[in-house]
Amino acid sequence: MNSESFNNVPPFNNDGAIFMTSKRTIDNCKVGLLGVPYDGTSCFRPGSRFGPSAIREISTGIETYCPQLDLDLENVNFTDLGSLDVPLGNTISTIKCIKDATLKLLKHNLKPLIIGGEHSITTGVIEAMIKDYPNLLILQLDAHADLRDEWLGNKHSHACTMKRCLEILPSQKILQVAIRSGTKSEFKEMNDNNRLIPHTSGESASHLKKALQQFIGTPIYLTCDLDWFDPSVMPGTGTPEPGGFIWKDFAAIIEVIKEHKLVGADVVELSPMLDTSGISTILAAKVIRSLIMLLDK
Ligand SMILES: [Mn+2]
Repeated sequence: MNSESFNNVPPFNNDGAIFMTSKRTIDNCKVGLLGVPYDGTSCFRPGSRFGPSAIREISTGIETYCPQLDLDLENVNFTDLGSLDVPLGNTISTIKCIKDATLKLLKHNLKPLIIGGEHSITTGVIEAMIKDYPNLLILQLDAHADLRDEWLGNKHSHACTMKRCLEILPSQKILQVAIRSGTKSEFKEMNDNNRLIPHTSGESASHLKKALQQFIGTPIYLTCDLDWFDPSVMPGTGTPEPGGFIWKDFAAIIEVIKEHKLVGADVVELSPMLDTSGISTILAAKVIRSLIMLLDK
């Protein structure tokens, strides 16, 4: 889908699979899925451009019912708008394209759920989100801090995403959950600004719960870099980092977020060609199932 055709929502992407149980109309839908198949700055192992289609294809492999939230996707009105055509060689044009598409989703009263692609795409989404939600709070699940000012000469590299988001976010409010990899100065920045929220695998997300207490009713955007999960359960990602989390830990995060006002989310960095068993793609689809339900409020 190019950004021109997106002016007239629908059309929908009828060429390939859509996420299971998605409606093929935007009528009565509160949530809009949009794929962004971009991996132009991936510095180690590329391939996340194939994430959106892989997730859609595999989505029928999980149940529509979520026992944790006691909700069934079949009863949720959400729409899968297909994927954007992005200029892979040009990061700045890509981010602009994502911003314009997100603005259109918001104009149609659809809460955006963006499927990456690499993490750099988040900047474009946030540029659009702050128009409707100037006091937006970003919650980041990620192995890496992504606070570099530039990486390999590119200020819009996926290693710089949170730095760019901070620059465009009037509230400056980003909570970075259990980041476990970064430079000494990135960790200093997170700690000095009370942004690093600890989380222990196997426990409830009590630190996050406490940190979010003052933000009841504040619009929250969740950016979920799938490398937050442990490489044992998420091998299919470009920059895997040992020492990560499992599904139960994500479920603990969901327990906290469900009490808050989630207005948008993205799920990024799945690289299906590195996912030889398919388990990473299944995990990504299950994360998206939970987020569709949380956004449909
Ligand atoms: Mn990241």
